[in-house]
Amino acid sequence: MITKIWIFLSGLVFVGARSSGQNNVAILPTDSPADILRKAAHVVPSPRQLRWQRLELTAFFHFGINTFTDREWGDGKEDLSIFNPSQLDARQWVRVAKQAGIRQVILTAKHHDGFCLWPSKYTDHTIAHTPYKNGHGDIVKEFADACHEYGMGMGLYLSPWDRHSPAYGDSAKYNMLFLHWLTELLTQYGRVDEVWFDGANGEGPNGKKQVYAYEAWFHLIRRLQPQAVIAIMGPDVRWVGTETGQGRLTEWSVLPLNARQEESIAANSQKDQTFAPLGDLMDQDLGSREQLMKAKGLMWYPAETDVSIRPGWFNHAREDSLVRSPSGLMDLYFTSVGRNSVLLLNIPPNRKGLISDADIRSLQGWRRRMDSTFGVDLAVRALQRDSGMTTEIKFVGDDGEYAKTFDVLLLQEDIRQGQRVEQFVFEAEEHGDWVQVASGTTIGYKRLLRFPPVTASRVRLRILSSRLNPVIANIGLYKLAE
Ligand code: FUL
Repeated sequence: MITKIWIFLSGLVFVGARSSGQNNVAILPTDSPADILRKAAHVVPSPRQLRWQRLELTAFFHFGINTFTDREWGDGKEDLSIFNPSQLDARQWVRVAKQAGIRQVILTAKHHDGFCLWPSKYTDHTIAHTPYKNGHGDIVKEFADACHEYGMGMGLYLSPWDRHSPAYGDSAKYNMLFLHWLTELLTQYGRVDEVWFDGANGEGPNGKKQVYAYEAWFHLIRRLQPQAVIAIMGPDVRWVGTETGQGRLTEWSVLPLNARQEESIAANSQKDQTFAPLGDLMDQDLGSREQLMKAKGLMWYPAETDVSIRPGWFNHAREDSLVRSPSGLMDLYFTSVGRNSVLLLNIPPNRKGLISDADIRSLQGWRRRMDSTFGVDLAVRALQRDSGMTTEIKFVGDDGEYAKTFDVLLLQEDIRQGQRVEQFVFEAEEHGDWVQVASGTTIGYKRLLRFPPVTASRVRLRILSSRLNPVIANIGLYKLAE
């Protein structure tokens, strides 16, 4: 929207649920660089990607046999008689997450050790062979029921790598087994919103060589739970590339497709992506103009930042004192959600089957900081004048202009139109001069910048470079909690 006159800034976010266009597009040999850039500017999230992106905060619950052996990676030879959480309460997990502002949670239904938290008919290595509820337990069910009760998005992690299954390495056999597991998980527990396939595989040079039938798995998920995003080793959500909680400062959601991926899309009548990611997602530059020019196609492939609240992914009592502090969690928010990514924060339940007190305290402290920082948008009801590449904001009261103090800038593009901004500066007026406060490259769904407190009555956002006309959905100003 371009307004030449001053209007009230409403703190507008997004109206309507859908994006209009396609989440992938082919590049033709005849396309000029300008054509490619215009195509990139029009690639938009699919409805399931858009829903996921707007969640902003999601969580992982790593729980399983490792919780009882105090290990991070089990070898699949564990004695299942040690698995017996004495006070397991999945409702507590979901409540704790919900109170922290988290909107979707993912349970490790099966980690690399092959132990299934549900009584699968297709392996003996399950909860049915543990003392938990005398072999009648089903933690996937307890978890799913709690999510549905609390209106929480529900996701399942299923490790492709399996150190227990005798079928692992016999590709056809294991792929079929995996389809059976997926079918159980996607038909017995109600709505599933995210399926998370881990890329980790520690088989050494002499290890078992298992070729995963990703496309068959993805087709099954699309058929059984079409709304679910498929993450990491999947086509909807991309691993940000680290487990530190630090997203990229330049984070594009539109990425190049190589020839094989483009063929796979073209071959799919639904024009839906069903390929596993290829290429090095740890690279710093995934989506710059230079990368796009080499592409055979383009796709919307947004980043998810997975990180643990503790040093390990599983709960170890010895790490109770090493839980991230509220300010550490606040930092994570800025370096993940604030860098055009969704946060996937791991909060692993302990041996009792509960989220530990230390984690709860940190999450509560974090929530308080979030609320007192983002509860009041200082820019709401300020006057705004927009001339396409520059948006000016001034604070005006009954007695004329007045100053406000802030130290956080929030920017959002309307990603239903695409991601476009390549470079921006944010300036404040000081004694008649414009002084730079912050600057950045990409914005995307959300960009947050922190800076030393600034007091001003006029500020402006200048877009220095954009792939097409920028569509800024929201500009917010905040003061960090003390
Ligand atoms: C990794 C796994 O190896 C870790 O155990 C954990 O599940 C993490 C989220 O992904 O690849």
